[in-house]
Amino acid sequence: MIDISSQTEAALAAIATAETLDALEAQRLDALGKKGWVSLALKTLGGMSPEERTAAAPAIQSARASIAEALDAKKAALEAAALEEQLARETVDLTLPAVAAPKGSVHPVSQVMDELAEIFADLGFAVATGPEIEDDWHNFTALNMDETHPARAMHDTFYFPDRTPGGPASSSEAVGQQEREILLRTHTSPVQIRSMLAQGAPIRIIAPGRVYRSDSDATHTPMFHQVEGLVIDRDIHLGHLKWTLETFFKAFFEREDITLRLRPSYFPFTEPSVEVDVGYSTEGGRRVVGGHGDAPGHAWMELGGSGMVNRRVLEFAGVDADEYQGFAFGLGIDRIAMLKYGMNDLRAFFDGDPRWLAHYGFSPFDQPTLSAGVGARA
Ligand code: FA5
Repeated sequence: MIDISSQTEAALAAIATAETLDALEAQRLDALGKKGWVSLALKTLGGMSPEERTAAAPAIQSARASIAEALDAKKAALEAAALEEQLARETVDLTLPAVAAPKGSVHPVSQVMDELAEIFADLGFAVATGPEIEDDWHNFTALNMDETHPARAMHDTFYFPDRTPGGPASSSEAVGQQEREILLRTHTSPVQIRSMLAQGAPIRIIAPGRVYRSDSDATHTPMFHQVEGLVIDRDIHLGHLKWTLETFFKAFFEREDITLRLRPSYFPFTEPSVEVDVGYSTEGGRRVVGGHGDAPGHAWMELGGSGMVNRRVLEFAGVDADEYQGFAFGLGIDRIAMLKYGMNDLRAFFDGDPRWLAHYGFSPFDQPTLSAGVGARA
């Protein structure tokens, strides 16, 4: 027969001096656990006569209650002390100056987009945007590629599984349009249509943004960036296009010896159409823009497509094609970033490797400005 009162006293003393939650738990198991002495004492009640039980039970019950109460109180005290200690240890003084070097950097594509906007703003262009989730009317039909047009197949389009019924917002777009297939835009050219529908002519915009095609190798990625340019006014001709692109590339690459070659091409939305190539040479495995592509040691690289806006496109976009005409171009932003900053694999742009970003990224303080230069390195 155990001595309940001296056992209780010993247990209460041990609980009072427990210094950790683990030590306290050991005390709880020792007294109240399945095989603890209080539990065992409670079990003995079953084998007693009613008189014995009436005499013994109150002492055991009160031992259990006082030990449980002491355990709870001590547990709360230890937890509060642990929290205090943690708060003291983890104090952060927000008034201290920052000591760590900033870790983030501006992605070269974002930097180049800012450079583009800066240069074109100086030439009087506004920046326009459009949705990346587009419908086939804006992405193809209004750009003179009807449903059977072979150029659609060349775009390797990502379509969404559902056809979305319903008409467009503006009735001029709606003619004969029962339902529109939804897709990821394959180029920034639908922004031409959206901008003309929204603001009419004259117009002078660039539209940088993401585009998507099911395509992947060292110079093609399924998501890439283009910048669209559109100028619609009276008496605009191909000479304006060449001057605009040349002036842009001279400012962008920060050199005067930029030579462009406009190569006859075909786009359904421009007539005539020209592909824009730039002359470059290779120095130490790196492509360096400049010079005539046919000169010794030089070659041409395609940067984008362009041309005079097809009058069918002006008509789709609600612009009077007898009064207005203009030019449009679409350049691969990633391509011109690679050429300017010397990367050779486009896929690395979107790997998110911090070493690549630390090497090719820019400081957020490195805002491109025409006065300070649009190409300063981090
Ligand atoms: C177009 O996308 C036309 N919308 C361009 C245009 C606009 C023509 C306005 C006339 C008037 P294209 O498919 O050639 O054209 O693409 C234009 C540029 O985007 C290419 O020259 C290239 O620089 C870039 N590009 C195309 N596909 C990829 C890709 N998968 N990855 C990276 N860049 C690409």
